[in-house]
Amino acid sequence: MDTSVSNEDFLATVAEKSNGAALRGDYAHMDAHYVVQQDWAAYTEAEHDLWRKLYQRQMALLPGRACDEFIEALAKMDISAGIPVFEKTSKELFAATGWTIVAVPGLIPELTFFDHLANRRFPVTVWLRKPEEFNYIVEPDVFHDFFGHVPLLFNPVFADYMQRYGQGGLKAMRLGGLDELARLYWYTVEFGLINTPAGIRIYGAGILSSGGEVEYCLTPGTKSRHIRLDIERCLRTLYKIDSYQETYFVIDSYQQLFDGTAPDFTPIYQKLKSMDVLPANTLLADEIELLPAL
Ligand code: HBI
Ligand code: FE
Repeated sequence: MDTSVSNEDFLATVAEKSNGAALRGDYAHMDAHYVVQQDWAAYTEAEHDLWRKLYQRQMALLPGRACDEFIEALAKMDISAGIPVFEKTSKELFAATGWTIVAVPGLIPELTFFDHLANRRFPVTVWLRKPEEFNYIVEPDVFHDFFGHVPLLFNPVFADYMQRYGQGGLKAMRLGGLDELARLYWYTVEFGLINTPAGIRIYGAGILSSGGEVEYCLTPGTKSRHIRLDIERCLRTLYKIDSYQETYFVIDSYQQLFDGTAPDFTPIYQKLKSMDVLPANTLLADEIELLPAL
């Protein structure tokens, strides 16, 4: 199967999926890997100010809720003053785990996205949301990508998991397992929780960069489920893109993610084809909820 996609095809597909709305970024000045220059000097003072406000809002929420690895890396990154210079953090990140940051115009095709991850490059969108999107944004912007995703890439085991995910993505494209594998990204990298001696903590970037979900996802008595991560179960589970998650999968360690993605998924994709997908708010008979209902 030819999994390559022309830029025109990609832009047309995205426009279709978003009911005709065009992609927000500038796709006119990129290279073959969708990489652009950050052009830091072009950000306005109002944008730096909006970044500071987003940063401060999250910082007030994260102690006791975000995992230690995230909070510690974030403190060292020193990105409270305004939209960060990608190059500076990229060098620090490379020294720590061999990852770099590449600037991209916004959403990029899956093949390109996976190829970056497989080569230990994390694509970060260059543009910042508008003030009226302070609480909610549909597409990933620089605040979500940089603040949410980059800190955990300083953790060696998580960093290795992300590379393996990229390699798995390239393989899933060949095997017809993309929908299944995307659920794993969603429920781990974007909305994952981790068990720690101090209690359940957040490591998923979609939660860590969100104004409301940081508190919501750790509140007992909501309609959302908290269950231990089982990879096959996760691959079957549908997710919500326009509301808080109805299931949070909890891991015990980043090693669990890395080890869980070591096996060849070919037979798993095969097996799942004959099984039903599970609605986002499913609780199976043998599953235990980790956060008690009120
Ligand atoms: N592009 N910039 C960007 N950021 C993403 O998170 C992203 C993407 N393209 C594809 C993609 N994610 C997904 O297909 C994920 O399922 C992995
Ligand atoms: Fe993300």
